[in-house]
Amino acid sequence: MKEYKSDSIRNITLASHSGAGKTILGEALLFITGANNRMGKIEDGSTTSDFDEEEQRRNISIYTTVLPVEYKDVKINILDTPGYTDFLGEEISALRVSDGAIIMVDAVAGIEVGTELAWSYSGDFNIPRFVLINKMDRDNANYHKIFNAFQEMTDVRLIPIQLPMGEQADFKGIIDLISMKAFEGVGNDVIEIPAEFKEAAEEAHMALVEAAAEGKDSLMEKFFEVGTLEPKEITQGLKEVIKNGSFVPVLVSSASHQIGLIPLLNSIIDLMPSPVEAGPYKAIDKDGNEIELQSEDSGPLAAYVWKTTADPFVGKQTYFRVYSGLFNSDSRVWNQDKGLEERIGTVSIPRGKEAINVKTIHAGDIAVVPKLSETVTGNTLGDKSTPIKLPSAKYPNALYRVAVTPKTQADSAKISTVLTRLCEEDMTLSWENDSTTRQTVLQGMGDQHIDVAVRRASTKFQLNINIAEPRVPYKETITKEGVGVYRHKKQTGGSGQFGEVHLKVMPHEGEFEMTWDVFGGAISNSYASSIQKGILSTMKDGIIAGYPVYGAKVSVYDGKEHPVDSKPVAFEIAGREAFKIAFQDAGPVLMEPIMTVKVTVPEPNMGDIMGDLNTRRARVQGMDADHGRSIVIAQVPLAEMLRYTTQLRSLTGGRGIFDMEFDHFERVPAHLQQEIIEEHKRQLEEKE
Ligand SMILES: Nc1nc2c(ncn2[C@@H]2O[C@H](COP(=O)(O)OP(=O)(O)OP(=O)(O)O)[C@@H](O)[C@H]2O)c(=O)[nH]1
Ligand SMILES: [Mg+2]
Repeated sequence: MKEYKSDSIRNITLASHSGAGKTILGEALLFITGANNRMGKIEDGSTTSDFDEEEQRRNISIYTTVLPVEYKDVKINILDTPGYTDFLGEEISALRVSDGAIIMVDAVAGIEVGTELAWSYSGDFNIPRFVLINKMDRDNANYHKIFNAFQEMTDVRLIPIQLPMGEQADFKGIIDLISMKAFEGVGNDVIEIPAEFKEAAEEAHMALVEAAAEGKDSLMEKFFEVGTLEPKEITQGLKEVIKNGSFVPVLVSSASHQIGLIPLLNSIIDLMPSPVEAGPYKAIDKDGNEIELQSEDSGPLAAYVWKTTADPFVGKQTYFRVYSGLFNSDSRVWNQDKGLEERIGTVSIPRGKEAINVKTIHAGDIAVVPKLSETVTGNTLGDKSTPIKLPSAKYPNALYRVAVTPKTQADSAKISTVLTRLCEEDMTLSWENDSTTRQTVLQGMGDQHIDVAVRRASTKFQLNINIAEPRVPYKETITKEGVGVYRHKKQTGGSGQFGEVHLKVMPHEGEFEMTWDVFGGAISNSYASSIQKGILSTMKDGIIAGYPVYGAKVSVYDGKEHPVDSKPVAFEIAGREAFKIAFQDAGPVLMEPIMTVKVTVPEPNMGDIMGDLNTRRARVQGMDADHGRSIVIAQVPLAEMLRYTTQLRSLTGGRGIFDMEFDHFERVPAHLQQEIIEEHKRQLEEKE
């Protein structure tokens, strides 16, 4: 592949709801530009983009794939993302390194939850966008209906730059409203606009000219004087209004029939910015000040790592985009976040699973390098002498948690290494050993996300794990003062054990505190640390239901010791038991995590959602409406939200989304507390 410089590169993300046709569009673009000599199919698992086993098994994309499309001496790096909402992290990573996005819509299904997410995330990145209404060939495809539905979803003005020539089985090509020509069939045949479409095209052309005129004062003046603009001027003005976000052009296609694709490529080249035009980019210098970075080879090296994969056979692969400078094979670079050097072997241009070796990556381009040991997603690679960092993307909070357990002894030995590897690859997946519940917890965006991770662990890393619903990380605390007295006395043969502790506990703001209030030397304060050790050990194990204790202040105020038999271990036991008694006396309660939850659903689903939230002990904090969507913000106990992704999907037919974040701990209602305590007792009995 030839080398492309910044001004002949475009980095474009395809984003949509699952099934709108992104992967097939990418496949068709590679085919019509001659990169592939046949067109792969989703159903056979033969596309360039969906090469992963798991993608082929499910017939959906799971990972973002880079598809470089070479056309008219420009390289368009198409980033084909998964539309399934569980894999949203991949879409965010792709958008982070793109200078433009194409939001695809299925001409039959219309606006779906993945369309809304793609629209909203691409909006957050402030990059120019196209809307592409695909599958115009399908039965029931309806351009106007979909266009209007999309416009209803947003305040951003949509402007057609193409119109379909016919619909459904009659979809024959597209009318380009800039040149006022028609592209028939696969798109190389440029013809005059057929009479039947002429009037509609004229009308749409005028609207387009008006929109383009907004891009520049001189164009606006000319438009007022002459009443029209030349195609060149329209393109110029449009590029401006697309860049500043005041308009989003709407295009049409049938990816599988390869209709509308040449005009699409032309539009990307003419209307989407090259890295030179998209810049300057925001970066941070060594003092934390924001600086601007131009996309040029002569600048300091700054490359952003947006994706890493760890495959035991291929090894680690680091995908990066160069924002400034040249990135060379067989060089050394400095990881600005980790503060260490990485040796660079051979750098390649990725095309699906292929890697095309190259010597140099120019500013603005996307490439991959193997075997960087320390570098992870979100890092900046550059020069040690010019410490510049590129800001990393922000990913959504985890929504779905499972407890994982190893299947065998061998699995147990490698579980933490493999989970760490898997999570390094995926910014929306994380794991922890929950000290509260003593479970290993894996968390992500939804059940499919976790399912893919578990399968990947097994097929790639030979780690087999079971998953189960996780326990809720409750905590135990007290509500009033309590007193505990305990004497530990043991006489076995030789020397005995003796220790007696009197203590008080009271509610406390912090985790724990112990004061020594023994007067007259009833017990020597050298036993204080043993008593504290005993208390801390039982706090960790819990007293009423097996959950850790917090928020207790202990005052040791009296006790007894024996000149011969008193020893540290005796006071450790006495301290522990006295604390247990005092704790039970101090109005013990269970506390549960409360989450702030934001649910967004289509308006008609609102009643069901509110009814359902009521059954989850939710406290609604606020409601809002936005373009036909209703938003509820509520505080809900985590215990009620463990499987909400799945339940929300079934309540809204997949049209609802939610987000949640830990807020605070709160008392578990008395009747539920009783149930949890009973359950704990049952488990203890089972163990015995
Ligand atoms: N009739 C018709 N079918 C299409 C068209 N484009 C794609 N398809 C089919 O729609 C299905 C889904 O297409 P994909 O390309 O996998 O969709 P995607 O957007 O990549 O989906 P995810 O990877 O799940 O996000 C496949 O069966 C495609 O062959 C089109 O223009 N017309
Ligand atoms: Mg796909």
